[in-house]
Amino acid sequence: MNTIHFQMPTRLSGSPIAPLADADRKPLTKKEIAADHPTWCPGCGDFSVLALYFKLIERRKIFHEKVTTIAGIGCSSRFPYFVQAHGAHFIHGRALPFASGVSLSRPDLHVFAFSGDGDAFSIGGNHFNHTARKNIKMTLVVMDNWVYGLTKKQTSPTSPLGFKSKTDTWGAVDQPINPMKQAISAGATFVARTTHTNPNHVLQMMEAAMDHDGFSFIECLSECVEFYEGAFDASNPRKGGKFDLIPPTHDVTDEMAAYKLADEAFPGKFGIFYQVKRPTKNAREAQIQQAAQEKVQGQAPWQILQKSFERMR
Ligand SMILES: Cc1ncc(C[n+]2csc(CCOP(=O)(O)OP(=O)(O)O)c2C)c(N)n1
Ligand code: SF4
Ligand SMILES: [Mg+2]
Repeated sequence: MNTIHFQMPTRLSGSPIAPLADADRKPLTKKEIAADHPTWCPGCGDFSVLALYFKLIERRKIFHEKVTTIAGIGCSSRFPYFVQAHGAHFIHGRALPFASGVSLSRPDLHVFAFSGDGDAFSIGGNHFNHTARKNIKMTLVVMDNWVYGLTKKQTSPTSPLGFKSKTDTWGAVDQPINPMKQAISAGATFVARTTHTNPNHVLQMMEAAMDHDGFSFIECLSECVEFYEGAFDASNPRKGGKFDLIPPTHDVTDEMAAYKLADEAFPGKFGIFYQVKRPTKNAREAQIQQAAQEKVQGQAPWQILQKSFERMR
């Protein structure tokens, strides 16, 4: 068997270069983490979500090798292209299975997935439900613009009744889904709502989601200025709307209270609707792995394999 030897790089003097401890490293700046100029339309809400993700990376000192940004397909899902670090722009609706694999195999990372309303709730609807029920540790931010932006204005699962689009020229006739209710009923253990027009609040929600041990879901209203201009004006005080936070008396562990909040007519409330502790799939799988390893202690992998083959004879 070939053996590969890894060696620490050495200075000319011969002494090894000690890697910097994380505490001594400088946080990444926007300049160091921003990739190509985003190709979104000027004024698109997605810009502010990206800027706040950069801020989060800087504030929480997430270093290059730990930044993990995964998305499906859509305008919003172009997100990983614009982050100069590890990431994947995956198949439409399949960001979550990909992100699940990364999360389960790399406990040292916090995975961020970014989706659009079509990507997450239409083609990726089942993956959304199953990732939530499995409580796989990661954060999913759905940049909800109530429309399919990339494909130029089709009705999405969150488009309101009556919305005129290329697929509903007479106005949408299907009842839209309620992302908060959908996430809670599917088993998500952190469910929050924010809007791109309130940057401090977006950052606050991202930080809380990142600190949550489980599947954390944020619906972030993000206006498509090209195909659904003004959709969220009623939630924007600068456009005469109102941005109301969830009252501090709300008990985030009370599922019924969360549904009640989610039932409010638009613009509704913003903040954490629901948050509970439940074992993650990551923790349960780690337990199984540990128990299995204890059973085979002292044996080399080839010996374990040989025993399995013997049992199969
Ligand atoms: C399997 C498959 N079906 C359909 C498409 C076409 N398609 C690309 S993006 C998209 C919808 C995007 O809408 P959304 O997720 O809301 O993202 P947005 O562009 O609004 O940010 C569709 C239908 C595709 N790329 N792949
Ligand atoms: S089409 Fe809409 S969602 Fe896509 S980049 Fe333009 S404004 Fe943003
Ligand atoms: Mg959309």
